[in-house]
Order: sequence, then C-alpha cells, then structure tokens
Amino acid sequence: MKLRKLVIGLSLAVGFVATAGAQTTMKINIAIAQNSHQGIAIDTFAKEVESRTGGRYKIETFYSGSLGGERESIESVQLGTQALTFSSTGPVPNFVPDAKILDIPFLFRDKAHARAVLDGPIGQEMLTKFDSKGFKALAWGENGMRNMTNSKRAINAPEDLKGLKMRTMENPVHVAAYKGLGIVTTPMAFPEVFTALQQGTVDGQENPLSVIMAAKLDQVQKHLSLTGHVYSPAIFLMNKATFDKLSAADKQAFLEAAKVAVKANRARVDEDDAKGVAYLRGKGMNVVENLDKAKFVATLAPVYAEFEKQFGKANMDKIRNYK
Ligand code: EAX
Repeated sequence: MKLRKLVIGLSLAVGFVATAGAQTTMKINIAIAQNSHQGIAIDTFAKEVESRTGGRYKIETFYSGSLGGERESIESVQLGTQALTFSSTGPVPNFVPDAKILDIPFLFRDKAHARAVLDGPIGQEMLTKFDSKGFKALAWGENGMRNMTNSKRAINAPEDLKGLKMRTMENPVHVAAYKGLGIVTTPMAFPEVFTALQQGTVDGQENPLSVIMAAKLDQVQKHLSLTGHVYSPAIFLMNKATFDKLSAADKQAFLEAAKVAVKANRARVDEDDAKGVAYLRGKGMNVVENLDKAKFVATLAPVYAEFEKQFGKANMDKIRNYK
C-alpha cells in the first residue's frame, strides 16, 4: 500500500513540476528570408512573447516559405493546424473580403498615409472583420510600396506594360487592376516566383524594395521602375480559438508583442527604402525612378469606376483623404 501511495505521490509531483514549468510552443512563418523586414517582425514577436509570458509560450519561427506560401499559411492558421503567420495582405481577400479595399492601386499616398489609416479607426475596425473568419488579427504590419520589375524593358509609362507577362499575388483586386494596365497576369505563390522569373515563365513581378532585396530578384530581373502602384500591408494572424484560450494577461502579452514587432518591421522597411535603389543599381539593375504616376492612374480610370461601384466611392475617399 505504501509503495502505491509513493508512486501516486511521485506522479503528481512530476505532473505539478511539468505544469509549473510547462511551455507551450507555437509556430509562426513568413514566405521570405529571415534577413528581411518580415524576418525581423517574427523574430521580434517571438522574443517579446517569450519574455512577456515568462517563457510559458515559445514561438518557433520559420522562413522562406518552408511551411508554405502565404495563402497556404493563412489557410493553416484558419484551420488551426498552425497557430500564427505573418503575411502580406495579398491572399487575405480570399479569406476576409472586407480587406480587399486596401489593395486598390494608388489608394494610399505613401507609407505614412497608409500607417496612419491602418493604426487609426479605419484600420483598427478592419482588424475586427477577421474574428468571424477564424482569425485573431493581432496587428497590421508592413510589406511596403510595391514596384514593378521585369526582364524585358524599362517601364517609363503605362504603355510600356502592355503585353508584359507579370506574376501577381493571388489577389483579385490586383489582377483586375493590372489587366486594366494591359498586363498579362499570372497569380502565383511567392516561393515559386524566383524560379518562374529565372525560367522566363513570366517576364516580371511587382514587390516592395524590401522583398526584391530579400529574395535577390536582382539576379533574375534587369529592370526596376519605382511605380509605387500599391501599398502592401502585412498582418500578424493567429488562430482565433488558440487566441481565445489564452488568459487575459497572455492575450495582452501577444497583442503587445505584435505591436513592438511592427515597430521593428516598419523601421526595417524605411531602412530598405532609403538604401534600396543604390543597392539594386549596384547589383546591375536598371532603375527608373521618376515616373509620372498620374498617367498610370489615368489609364486605370475604367477599373477605378468598377472599384467605386464595388467598394463605394465614399469608402475609398475616406481612405484616400485620411490625414
Ligand atoms: O510578403 O507574394 C508577394 O509578392 C509578397 O509581397 C511576398 O510574399 C512578401
């Protein structure tokens, strides 16, 4: 009898110790390299969560699409097979249609305007739209102002885009807009892009300088034009049920960790934008800097008319005119 009591006592002690020191591990991933504006986002997030929860939560970080592309990862978070992801909002409209309005070309004047909208009432209200779709959107991050690259010719004006085969994100607003510019569009997950450009399956793609540098696209693209045609938000997404199981204090810890991470993410984008043109010219790219963006907007007029019907001109103006 004594032995039985001893065994039960020991097993309870072990259980207690395990519980006391129990650590829950969660995965987060990105589609691009660790040495990037997105890598710094999830590395900072991981460090902040562990320190703010006293080590009770460990965030395992994965890079370069090793757990899948952005759309696939967002789907895994929605299903709960992956706890977290940090993604551009490219594929988001497939899960949260309300977010589509953010992807309209030339909607945002610049990064400062976009950050103000996302951190303000419009963006914060948009985050709540993710709840009913199985996500807790922890915070808006930043991918950056998207620019066009290709291997065929310099893009100085919209007519130079006609007939160009460009990879696009899996985003219906982008596809409609780029078709409106005469581009032949090929939606594709980012991890496939470098090879597609290398093999000439597509002539070009469009991405922020941060992504172009992180993915070394200068090795497979000759021409870069600073079109700044779309502001590309990023976002910290967590499986909603997993978030809801956290204590109130741990929920706060995850939210604050995301905020600190976004500060580092945006600072890295600013750094990349400051040095990106010189860096990519140094790598042999031909860079067109001063484009007349009004010409691109004018060419998009018919598509814009459609967008105003779809999203409501008032809703678009609310964002466009936000100060
Ligand atoms: O988030 O798919 C894209 O072009 C994204 O900008 C890239 O995955 C970084």
